[in-house]
Amino acid sequence: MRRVALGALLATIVALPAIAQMEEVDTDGDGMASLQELQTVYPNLSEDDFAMLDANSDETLDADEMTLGIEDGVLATEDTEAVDTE
Ligand SMILES: [Ca+2]
Ligand SMILES: [Ca+2]
Repeated sequence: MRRVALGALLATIVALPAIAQMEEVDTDGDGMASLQELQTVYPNLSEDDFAMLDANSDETLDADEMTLGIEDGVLATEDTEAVDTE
């Protein structure tokens, strides 16, 4: 099952940026990313997308929930979307 192994590898790679992203997103420093905080970094994030990622419905995303969002491409960083090489 090459696909599964690749997925696991991808999750490992993605998990670290998620923590870095959290530091960037979490402007009030409570360790969680609110919709408002996320929309500052991801302006295209809709409330529906946020609700979908908020697995435990506490209206914030923790690092795990953010990781899923990044894996799903819902939380696409601008760096990966518009590659601006300089
Ligand atoms: Ca926060
Ligand atoms: Ca949550």
